[in-house]
Amino acid sequence: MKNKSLLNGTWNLIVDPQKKGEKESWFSPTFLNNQKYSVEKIAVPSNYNTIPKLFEYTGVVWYILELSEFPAISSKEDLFLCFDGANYIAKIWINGQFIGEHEGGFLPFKFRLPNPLKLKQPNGDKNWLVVKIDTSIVKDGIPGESTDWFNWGGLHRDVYWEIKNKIRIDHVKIKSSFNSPWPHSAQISISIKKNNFSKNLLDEHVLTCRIYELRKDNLTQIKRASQIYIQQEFSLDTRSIQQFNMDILNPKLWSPTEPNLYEIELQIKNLTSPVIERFGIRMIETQEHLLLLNKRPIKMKGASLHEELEPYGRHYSTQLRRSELQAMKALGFNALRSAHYSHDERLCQLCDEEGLLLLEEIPLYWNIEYTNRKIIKLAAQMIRDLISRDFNHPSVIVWSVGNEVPVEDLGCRQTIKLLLQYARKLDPSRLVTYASCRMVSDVTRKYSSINAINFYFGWYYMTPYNLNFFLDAMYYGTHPKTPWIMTEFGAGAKYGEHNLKEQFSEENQARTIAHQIQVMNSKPYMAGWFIWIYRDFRSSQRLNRFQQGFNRKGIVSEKNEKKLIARIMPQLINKKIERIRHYRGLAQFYAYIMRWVERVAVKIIFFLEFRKERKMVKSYYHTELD
Ligand code: GCB
Repeated sequence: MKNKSLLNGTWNLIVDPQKKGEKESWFSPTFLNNQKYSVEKIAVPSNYNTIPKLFEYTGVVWYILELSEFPAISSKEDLFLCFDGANYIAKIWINGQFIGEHEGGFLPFKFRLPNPLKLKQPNGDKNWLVVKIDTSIVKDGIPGESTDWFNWGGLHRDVYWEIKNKIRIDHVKIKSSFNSPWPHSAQISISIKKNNFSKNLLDEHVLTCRIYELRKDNLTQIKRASQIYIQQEFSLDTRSIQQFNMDILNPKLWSPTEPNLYEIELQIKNLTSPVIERFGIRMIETQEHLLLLNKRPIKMKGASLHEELEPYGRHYSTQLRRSELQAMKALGFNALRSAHYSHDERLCQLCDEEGLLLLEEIPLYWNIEYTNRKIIKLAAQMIRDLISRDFNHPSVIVWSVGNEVPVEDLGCRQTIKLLLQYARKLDPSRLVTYASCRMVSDVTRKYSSINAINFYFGWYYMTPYNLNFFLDAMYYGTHPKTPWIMTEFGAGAKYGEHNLKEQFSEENQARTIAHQIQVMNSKPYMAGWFIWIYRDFRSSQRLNRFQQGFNRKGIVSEKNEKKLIARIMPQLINKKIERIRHYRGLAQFYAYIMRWVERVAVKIIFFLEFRKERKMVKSYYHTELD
């Protein structure tokens, strides 16, 4: 068996609407061998809702795989059963023995199987891997009970065995910084997390680091250059985390226009299989109201995207993913927000390759119970796992810890503050934020390194022409000297609807979005904007005659047909409004008044909620999260 061996393929699926499988031990070989149950065939990875009769189903299903091969490992190795993502709660059994459980639909998890031989069936009996997935929407989950997206369920990412040497590098984090003279010398700091070194350290444990340049062979193939770019040796000690630095002269920096990549190979002498990681050399920082990439101001211009493509659901091929990113680049976009949860890691790899700046987030969304300690820990775990998975992707520049969260609520403010601080501690090399929809009264923003706002002028309220004034009011009235990004703005349109009187016409959408883009391009403090959204996506809340089960704010339809705004985007993307009015005094005055109005409203809410919350909240935030 290879180090990594995929368990993807055709599995059996049993639907369990009455949730009786666990009581009746559907995970046991006795049940599985008897074959009297009714099964569907399902591809792993995929979402079970892609089976037409299960389209509307949200609940418990059982994934069953008869293992053709049971991994054999030596005493020097560890065996892991790995899942790249399962929505929402997964419980795993092998041959009737419980292996573990994981909550959260969008991040990887794995289990070490301490004694695999003990799990194996004797006498050539069948070996069964069983995964129970519960996709029921739960009040104390993340996301909570209400979402504006379709709850695609199941094993929607890769499943595989991994065999690793007991003495190994478990995790590698690569950071780049610059020596002077800029940009002729970069310093790569490589931090490795080791397993089992303390007990087994031998003299010959030397780490060889080789860095290679990566080159695009043709449009899609990325290959390592044959020459080693730089090589260095380091001796390993017993510490579980060790850091080494390597200098690279005249580095080729990563940027959306030149997405240069490198690969590092870490080989421990006398141990097989090197660890290989890709990385890019780039620096992201803010300076007053500017966002700087490699010391030059940059504006993020792009859209959000839900991980969903008809008819596949959330799992679709790398080639299709690449095509959609290339289509975005062809519109002129340089940025993408992977809404509202972490997409498959291949998205980050492709953004690295194609050159798109990525804002990634966790699904801390509407209707969350901020006084529930379990939820807060789960959110922290999600941001930790996301940062750990995507740390080495140069495309990722912002971690977002929430979307449209109710910051009037004390528990919510505390949670967001905690998550921002935690994310910043885990990764000081990137920006941290959350998407707020409060204009002037959000006091939690000061913990973000870049301010993010969702505004729907011209769709949910007022007109697109009000944006100019309100942006200035927000900026000058709250956090001037910090860059802002618009994480959402947009309007709905049904592809093919051209009746100008209709709110859902392509023309109305184009007008609404086009004006706001030009306003934001004209504001020096706006460091970026993300149209909501790139492609129409399923949402059962959206049921009018134009929507028919889809949120229609996409600039392309669910079939990737370009609406008017997408067709004009290449000409529009960098346009500004000549002689735009900049409001300062008036805007500040308005913000001052609004802040008090909002504050009074917030005070009243607090007064009603405070006593109830205070007692609970006090005890919750003493927990250490690492
Ligand atoms: C929002 C949400 C997003 C919705 C969008 C809409 O503010 O963040 O998840 O889909 O509005 O279309 O209303």
